[in-house]
Amino acid sequence: MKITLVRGDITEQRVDAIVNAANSSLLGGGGVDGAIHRKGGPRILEECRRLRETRYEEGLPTGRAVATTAGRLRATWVIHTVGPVYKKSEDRSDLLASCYRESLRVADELGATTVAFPAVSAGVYGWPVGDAARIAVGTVCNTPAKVSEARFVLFTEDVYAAFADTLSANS
Ligand code: AR6
Repeated sequence: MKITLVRGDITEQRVDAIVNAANSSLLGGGGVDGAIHRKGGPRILEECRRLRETRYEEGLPTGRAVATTAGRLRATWVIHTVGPVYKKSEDRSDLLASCYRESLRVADELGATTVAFPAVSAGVYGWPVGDAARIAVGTVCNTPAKVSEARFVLFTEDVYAAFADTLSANS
């Protein structure tokens, strides 16, 4: 799997699947989640509501992933995943790693070839950027998948720099 980095807005990407850093309600929020719903339009929320009425009555658990349509985005699917809130007193790295593993698993199930990822948990959920980058890049590098390109789309310069440092240390 090829790993690429882009500085920019994930909602502008032309890929098969865009990963959303959602919350377990699946009903929208701020950050990348808000941007995806705004630009993708109401069909995404409609499918999320249906998922809440069927498979995920209690919400999508942290570390898991589920797909919906991508609505008006230039992608076929949005894969919603729920990152852990950062907690200094507890190691939740495996839950963050699970977001990437599960998203890739769902992408493979869908037959997605190109997948765009944001820096899950590195915004409102407070994950230190260097650590979030290490977990993201390390997990995607080490997860066997049929996906041919995993593209990290980083919104701010500091997050982009952290991912670039990690990727060059990994290669
Ligand atoms: N494209 C790419 N990255 C973005 C974009 C964008 N359009 N907008 C923000 N980011 P966050 P979290 C970056 O807060 O920490 C939501 O309210 C942002 O700069 O979106 O997992 C959800 O509903 C940061 O680097 O997600 C949840 O309640 C990264 O995306 C909660 O926030 C993740 O920041 C999830 O928090």
